[in-house]
Amino acid sequence: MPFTLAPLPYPAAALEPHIDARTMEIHHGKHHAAYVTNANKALEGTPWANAPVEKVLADLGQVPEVIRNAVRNNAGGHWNHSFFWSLMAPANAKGGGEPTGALASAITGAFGSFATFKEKFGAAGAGRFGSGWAWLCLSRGTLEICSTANQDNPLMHSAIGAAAGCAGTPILGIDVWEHAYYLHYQNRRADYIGAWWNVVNWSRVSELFAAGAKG
Ligand code: MN3
Repeated sequence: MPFTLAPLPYPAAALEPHIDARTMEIHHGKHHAAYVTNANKALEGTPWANAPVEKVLADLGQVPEVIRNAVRNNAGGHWNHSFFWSLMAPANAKGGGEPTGALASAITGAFGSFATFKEKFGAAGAGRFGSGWAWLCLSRGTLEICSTANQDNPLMHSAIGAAAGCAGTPILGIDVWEHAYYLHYQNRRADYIGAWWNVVNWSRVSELFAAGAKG
């Protein structure tokens, strides 16, 4: 089956005041929807037309060159946004605060403290020139921060190597494209990143960390 656009896992207004409803509606209903449509269009009639998106990204190096960029951008965009929605939750429910347990220990072990981790992750997002993402990845048992351009992501690393900008298993990611924040924050990307911490779903990130640590 071709890719489909799943509904947001919460109402579009659920992340307010940190992320406004209109931004969520356009981001999900227009931007993410377009990645789904364009990925399906590019993959139609190829052996990947019914493949899971993770398989498509891992196979990017074998996808015919004539559609490779379209697949990289749009299947990448589809995976990235599906992942991103799942990492957030309303601030009065599961969102915000600090991680606990094994994830908290791993973050302290890798970065010294949660505060230092937030600083470094925020800097990776703020420092990404143009459009892209910042990621926290589990790589060979260690947590690492990195960033990618456009809709590239760590899942592409096996196919396109260092061009992906990141390796490992992503357990957290933030969209720093202007469309993710411009309506509410205009050019203030750092303010958006600062507010976004209030809606991070750490229980979801912990699950991804535990799954990644098992290999
Ligand atoms: Mn986006």
